[in-house]
Amino acid sequence: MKEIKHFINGQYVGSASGKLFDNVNPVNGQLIAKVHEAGETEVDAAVKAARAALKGPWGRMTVAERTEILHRVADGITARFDEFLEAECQDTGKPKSLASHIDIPRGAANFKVFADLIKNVATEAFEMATPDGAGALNYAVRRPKGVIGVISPWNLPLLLMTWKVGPALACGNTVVVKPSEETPSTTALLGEVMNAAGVPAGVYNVVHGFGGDSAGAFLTAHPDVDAITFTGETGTGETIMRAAAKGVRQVSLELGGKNAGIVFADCDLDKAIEGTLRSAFANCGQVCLGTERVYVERPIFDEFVARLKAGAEALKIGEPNDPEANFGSLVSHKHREKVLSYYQKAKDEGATVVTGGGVPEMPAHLAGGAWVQPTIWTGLPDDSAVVTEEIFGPCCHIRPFDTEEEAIELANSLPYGLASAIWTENASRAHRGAGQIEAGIVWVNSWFLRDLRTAFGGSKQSGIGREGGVHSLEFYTELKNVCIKL
Ligand code: NAD
Ligand code: 6OD
Repeated sequence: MKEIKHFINGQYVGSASGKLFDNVNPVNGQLIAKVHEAGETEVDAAVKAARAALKGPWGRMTVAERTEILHRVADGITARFDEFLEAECQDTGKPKSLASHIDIPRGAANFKVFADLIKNVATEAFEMATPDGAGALNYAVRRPKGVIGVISPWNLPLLLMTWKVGPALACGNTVVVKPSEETPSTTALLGEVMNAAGVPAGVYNVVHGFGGDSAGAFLTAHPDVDAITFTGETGTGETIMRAAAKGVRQVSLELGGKNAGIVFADCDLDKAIEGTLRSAFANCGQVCLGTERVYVERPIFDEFVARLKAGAEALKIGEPNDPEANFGSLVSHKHREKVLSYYQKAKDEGATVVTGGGVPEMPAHLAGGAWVQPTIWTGLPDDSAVVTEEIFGPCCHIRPFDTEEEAIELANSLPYGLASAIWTENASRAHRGAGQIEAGIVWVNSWFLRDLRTAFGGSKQSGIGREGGVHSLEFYTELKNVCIKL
């Protein structure tokens, strides 16, 4: 049986405790690998390796040398594209047709984009007057923050992990990554790519395990971790923030959402249907930016519901290798239980089930997979659990509205503030809505479209801080002020 080990100081190592946990393929229930679970010993070894590497060749490299290596990392991912694709799809159950367009290419791009950015970023410099007339030169330099703890989720494992590791390394830091226990494979594989690309030992370290009372908690509590960057649930973010308070460590938190789509009667309905289908059902609804609440202006409500239903029913459910499949399984049976509990709650709360609401019939060899049907409801009250809580599954509730003000108020009614999508052909309305919606990102007539140089993050309980472009550099560097009296 394959074993997945930690990657510490450039080498794959097992746990001293000998504790292993199962990595299971959600599509067929087969055991993919046994994964070593890190205890405090392994986490400490990884942090020590990361600390030492800051003082080694990595710390002495020029930006040009460092960024060349990161380009080689990106090229290394691309060269081993099929292995990354296989590993990601086995762990998650997502269709290869999706991961080959999004997850793996973005894994490579995250290194190139931030390597190129760091080469071109300027800092301020001022010539100052001084009373003696000689003057002074006051400027700022960016220095790496140090050892960064990276804790990542399971929904887009390689994409979201490299989204943090790419800029952290570009800025000259070293990292200790704790991937989700559900999806350890691509983070582990990246160690081989790092070695082949010439990344010095100790710069990229990986420890596997769970969250509380396991590798995640040990990493966030470790006093020699300088900053923590996290993507995951809001509740976990609160716990991590508390851990980071000890030692006054900085955090970047990308958290949960319950995102609203607003569809005005003046929209291009074809585009609104296509975009809402993607935002509700892509990656089996396991996208933090996905739309789980859809508000539709009353004159087009019935037509919108009927067309979204038709679109959902046309999705092709299948296993990752099925070239026709555009809808995979959920990440695990545990998550499936959670999603199905909301499907039940919707019925209990009196929803009209427009489509789905259960488990699809699958061929015998796939019958044990973590499948659920794409699901649409109408008719629930605004305060129902299904409408207010993040489900993170392939489902949405559609509710009619009558005025622009009402739609904005509904969109803003929850404590989350991650993303929103507005569908309208009226430019003034689009600008007004984008301004008034309380969310870190607002799409107009699109979804999941973003230049990586722009700011990404959530407002309200959906996060703290912004990453992306220079905003990532703000988090992963310390600006040092140097003033030289001439
Ligand atoms: P999660 O919070 O359960 O776990 C995320 C990671 O944190 C995992 O690696 C887990 O092991 C670790 N963890 C859990 N408890 C911990 C603890 N006490 N200390 C340290 N680490 C701990 O989230 P998940 O279920 O893996 O991912 C789904 C969630 O992530 C959803 O809420 C989704 O909205 C959110 N998410 C947000 C974004 C964003 O950019 N805002 C992106 C993707 C996912
Ligand atoms: O595209 C990204 O950079 C990003 N952070 C996406 C987040 C998706 C959430 O599931």
